[in-house]
Amino acid sequence: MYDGYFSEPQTKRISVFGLGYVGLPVAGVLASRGFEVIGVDVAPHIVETINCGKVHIVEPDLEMVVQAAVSAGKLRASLNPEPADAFIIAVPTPFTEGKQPDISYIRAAVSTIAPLLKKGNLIILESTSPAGTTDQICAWIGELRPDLTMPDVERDDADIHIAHCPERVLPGSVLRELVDNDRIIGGISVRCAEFAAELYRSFVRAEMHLTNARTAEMAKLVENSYRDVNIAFANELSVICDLLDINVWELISLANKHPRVNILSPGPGVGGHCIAVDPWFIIAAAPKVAKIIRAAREVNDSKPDIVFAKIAAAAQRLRGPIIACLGLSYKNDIDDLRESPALHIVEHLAREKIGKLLIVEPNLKSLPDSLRDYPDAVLSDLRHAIGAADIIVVLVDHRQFKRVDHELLKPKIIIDTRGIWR
Ligand code: SAJ
Repeated sequence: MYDGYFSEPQTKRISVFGLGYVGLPVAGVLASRGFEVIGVDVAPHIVETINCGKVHIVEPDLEMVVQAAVSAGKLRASLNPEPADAFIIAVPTPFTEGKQPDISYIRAAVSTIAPLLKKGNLIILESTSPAGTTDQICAWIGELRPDLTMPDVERDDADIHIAHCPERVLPGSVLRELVDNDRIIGGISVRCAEFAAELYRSFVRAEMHLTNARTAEMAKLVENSYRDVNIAFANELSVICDLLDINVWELISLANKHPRVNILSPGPGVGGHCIAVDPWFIIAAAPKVAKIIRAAREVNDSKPDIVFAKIAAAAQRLRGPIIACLGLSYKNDIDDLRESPALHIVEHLAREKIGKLLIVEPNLKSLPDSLRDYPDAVLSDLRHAIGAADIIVVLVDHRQFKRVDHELLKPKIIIDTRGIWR
């Protein structure tokens, strides 16, 4: 079956749709392996930035990879799609107001790709997607290009090959995980999966696990839901421990001494574009039976308001309190603010005018728009904020915060949602 189609990268052209946290690293790594890569994005500033060899996101080593690929002439970004041998779709899959999956960005990418397709092309969906999306892509392309045959479970000789290869990389470690993580590859047919696996073998050092597209889609959703449920357990424990006056960090570290217990860390809530979103795709598909998954989402979503209430209660006891808010991003050592519980909490404090807010976020140069209109919310450096504050709230465990001299914290009220100063 396998005929080495992608084994000579220098002759092959790959188009990556969506140059965000997943698409850009994938494009850079493929270019570094010798493929001619065209990155397509709808945002002109992203296209311009990449064509200058720069990147628009904070991710270790990414700029170095992109810069090398652009100067070698192997990677270029464009607003306009071009024909290619393979198309990788890495566009967002958010949810709607009603927490239903929104696959409209995938549909838009597919509509743009369809007129460019030729016999033998491979389409890979990397975006995290509800079960059935890859089948849906086949149906859309089948409608848009009736001149081409589409694959199905039984049809291995189709003109177009289509597979789902869900991204699994951890923001902050993307380049390492792109190469070192096992991949699940779900083909519409076996041959589709084999073609996709061949392409990924050009840069993945780990194993490829071939399956059908629906199982691959669900596997990705399950991985993130598993983590959400486990974080919810830790978050629920932190609230119980507050009620019972027990140090949750000590409790968890002791319980984790048991050989079969491994409780995760509580925090201010669960953020990011994945774990806070993907479980809803399972809930939407099986609303009556996905009970634990829904409860976990609700526990994690309730945590920012619990932290807000704790800060507001502490502030109420002071006159004109100054509050240092350490961190805005959704997790440590990145600049990503999507679904960030830290940002949610700080916005809430600003809206309710709970004191003067000295916000410290070493990964941002300015405050996000949502905080700009509050005169009592200012971006501050760590040293000043710690010195001036009455209350210090740790919202994100950035490495800079872990190094703070504990002597400076002694006279302050500390609300450490991440347990870095325990
Ligand atoms: N968090 C906790 N306690 C923990 C671990 C995490 O409160 O013990 C919080 C984080 O602070 C953050 C959120 O959970 O707000 C999610 O962070 P994360 O590091 O668990 O995950 P993400 O969203 O950065 O990346 C996840 C990863 N999935 C899994 O680990 C199963 C990654 O591998 C996926 O590729 C990514 O989602 C994705 O794109 O789907």
